[in-house]
Amino acid sequence: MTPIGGPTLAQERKIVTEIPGPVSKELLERKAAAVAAGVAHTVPIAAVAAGGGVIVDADGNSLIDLGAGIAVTSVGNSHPKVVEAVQRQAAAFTHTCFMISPYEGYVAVAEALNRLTPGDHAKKSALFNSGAEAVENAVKIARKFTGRQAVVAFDHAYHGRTNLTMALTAKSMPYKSGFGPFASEVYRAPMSYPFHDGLSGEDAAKRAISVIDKQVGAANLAAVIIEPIQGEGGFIVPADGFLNAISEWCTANGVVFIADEVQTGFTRTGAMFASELFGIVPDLITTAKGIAGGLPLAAVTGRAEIMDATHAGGLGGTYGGNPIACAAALAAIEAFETEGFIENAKTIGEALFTRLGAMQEADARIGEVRGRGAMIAVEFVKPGTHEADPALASAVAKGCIAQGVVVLTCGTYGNIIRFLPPLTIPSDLLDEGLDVVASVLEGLK
Ligand code: PLZ
Repeated sequence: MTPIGGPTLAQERKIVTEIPGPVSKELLERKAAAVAAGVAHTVPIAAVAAGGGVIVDADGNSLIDLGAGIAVTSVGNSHPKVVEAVQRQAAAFTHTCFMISPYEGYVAVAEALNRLTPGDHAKKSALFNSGAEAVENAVKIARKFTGRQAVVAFDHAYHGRTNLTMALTAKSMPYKSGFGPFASEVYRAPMSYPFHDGLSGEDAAKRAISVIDKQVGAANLAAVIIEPIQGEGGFIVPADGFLNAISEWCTANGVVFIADEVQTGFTRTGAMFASELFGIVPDLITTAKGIAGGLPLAAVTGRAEIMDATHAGGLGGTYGGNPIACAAALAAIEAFETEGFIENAKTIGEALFTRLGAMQEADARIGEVRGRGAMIAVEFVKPGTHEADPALASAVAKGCIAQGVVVLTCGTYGNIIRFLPPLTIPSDLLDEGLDVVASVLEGLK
């Protein structure tokens, strides 16, 4: 019998077969035969239910979820308000196309985003289907507004897998290798990465601005796009002052400053948006992932005069702002605002920092523990150096998964384990997950 997901699912780690179990294996064989090889997976199970802090597979294993489907299920899988809203909307209508006949849900999501994103200036929003699509549109909007073409992204950046966003993304393998030619007029600047460059935010910003100024030139530059805390690149938190200096330079030079908050948005970092942690007010902000409790929805939100620079019909898409996704987003946003998710993210972050910090003190293979809120990472190095140890990160992830704890790797050098649990994970389950991480790490000595 398939269990019902959501918060009522038993909150336990329970391993009843090896992973993958026989039923999961069967599905993975069908996957290998039917699904394109390029679509890989990291946790070899057939998921049948999820909620709170667990994922249950078809063999009856219950795994602790420390990945939230890459920062998506912040309100938890199958949050009751999201389920109810989806069911209600699915029964009313599933699609009209907002560009054909508008409906309230889309407008209400735009109003909520305009209200919740940083800054009290007049804002407008447009809705799309995925993070990559939001980023593409933010660039279109910035180009139209400025009449300029160039875009600057940073080292270690991740912005998506479509053609323009591949160009913006830094890492070649697996995201770009063999998929060129890439979109033109995309330039890269050095990021602030305190663990590796040792620079103050001010000095790192000077270095980046010099590259931008000399190699691109403000007069040609439509936008600078940056993740306030880099996600796939390694949960890199820039040094204090870095983002502020870049943002101020953009304002002084008529360049649109775009914060890509696809991964950091919606309470993940202990604030509604990570930009708030650094005191920056982006001109445009891209969101997706956590926005709709697991349904595909994304947005660009920003200064009304920038958002309105595009001619009618210049933005859109068949499904952008689908009514079911919008209903889910309104329910998720209500949950974010009323159910203490910012506090949850902070509490989870403190627990992660305390446990991982203690592990670091006793283990020279852990170079750094960093992050904000429930977005925390461990960077593995060869002891006594800053040299990456991707083999260790990969072994830790595999070892944890085998014992029923889902952890994800990331980082340009693949040497980082990231923790981004659903914000509904019970604290004892988080502790148990970290016990497993500690024992796997010990076993790899
Ligand atoms: N911007 C900051 O983190 C998506 C993708 C993982 P989509 N990150 C996870 C993978 O291997 O594909 C992401 C992000 C930031 C943009 C995106 C893209 O969002 O919804 O995956 O298109």
